[in-house]
Amino acid sequence: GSAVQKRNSEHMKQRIILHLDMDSFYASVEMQADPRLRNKPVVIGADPKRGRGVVSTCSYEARAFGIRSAMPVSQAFVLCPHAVYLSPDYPLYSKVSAEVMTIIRSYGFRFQQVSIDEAFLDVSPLGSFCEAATLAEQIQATIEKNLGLTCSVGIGHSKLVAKIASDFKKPAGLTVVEPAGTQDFLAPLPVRKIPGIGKKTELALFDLGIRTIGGLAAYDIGKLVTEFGRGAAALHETALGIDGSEVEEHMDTRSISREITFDTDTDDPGLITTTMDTLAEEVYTGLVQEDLSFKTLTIKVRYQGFITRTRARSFYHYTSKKESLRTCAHSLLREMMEDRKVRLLGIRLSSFEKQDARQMTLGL
Ligand code: TTP
Ligand code: MG
Repeated sequence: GSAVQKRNSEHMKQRIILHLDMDSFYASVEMQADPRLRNKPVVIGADPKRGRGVVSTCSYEARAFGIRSAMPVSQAFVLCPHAVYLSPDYPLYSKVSAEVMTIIRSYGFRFQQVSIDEAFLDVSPLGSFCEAATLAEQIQATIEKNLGLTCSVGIGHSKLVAKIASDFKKPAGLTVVEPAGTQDFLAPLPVRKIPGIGKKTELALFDLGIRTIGGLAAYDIGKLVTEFGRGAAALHETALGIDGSEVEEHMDTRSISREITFDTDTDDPGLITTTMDTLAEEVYTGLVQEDLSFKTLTIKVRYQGFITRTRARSFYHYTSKKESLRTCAHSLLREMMEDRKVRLLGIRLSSFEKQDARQMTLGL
């Protein structure tokens, strides 16, 4: 018991993890590219002309009207009809993302990109949280100067704490959580701030009277296991800020995936189709960015009531064609549709081959 605890806390003291997340990324990139959009409510979403699909993201000015990611564009229209509605320009976001990542990487610390707009650095060699904060300010200033974009940074003793911290103060925030202050920092936050806790788990926790991370940390672990099964122990550790996972520089690109949870469960075929189009477009961008071709495509549909179905198809040859990807995604989706409302849609590409490797083989 106490020996393990001691080892854990020593390990915690050694590590200093920085998490950086761009502010309203797609919207900020658009506002940077077109000065006329600055200081305006800007909404990025699929098919804004016909008002279908969901909101990818929106500027902080638009958030003031209550608009949020994953909300149907039609609902955003109601909340703020005078906002500027744009369809996403993925190639542009990919390019800017690569520029952001180059800057973050350039400081020479162990680096891990986790999505288009966020990354971890293991800055433990700096030796103190104070030095880490100075570095964070430098990175923020460089990104702002070179790209005209703001980001928010969190620093903590684990990836988990750093990630929660980067979300604590947005936009352009810097939140440093020293190891000794971790539990005081986490305790008052709502449980949904823990990455991976969605609406469903949040509601289940509410039923137990648990609303905050502190409430979860203090809850009887035995009762939690009865309620949530084997996952409960990990959930409990998370509430204490414990997360031993490392910043992984060389992650295997084993899959490229994206999923969207609808704000409200839907059976609108138009919304479902355009959302699948958006997801296909996004994973395709990832594929191009990584210079890969793929063989296997998997579609995930979660229905109301948490029933989740997946269906995969493998191509005979590797492909990097957008049209094959789209057609396959839609045909799998058609095969899977049930007479039930949809809560979540996901798409995953796997079984990759490097494009240039393929070209080399063909060139022989
Ligand atoms: P986020 O970092 O979650 O959101 P954000 O950068 O727009 O805003 P924040 O300031 O709160 O960090 O996601 C990064 C990008 O991913 C976002 O700009 C658009 C895209 N995205 C979607 O397309 N759909 C979604 O539901 C979410 C959450 C993000
Ligand atoms: Mg972001």
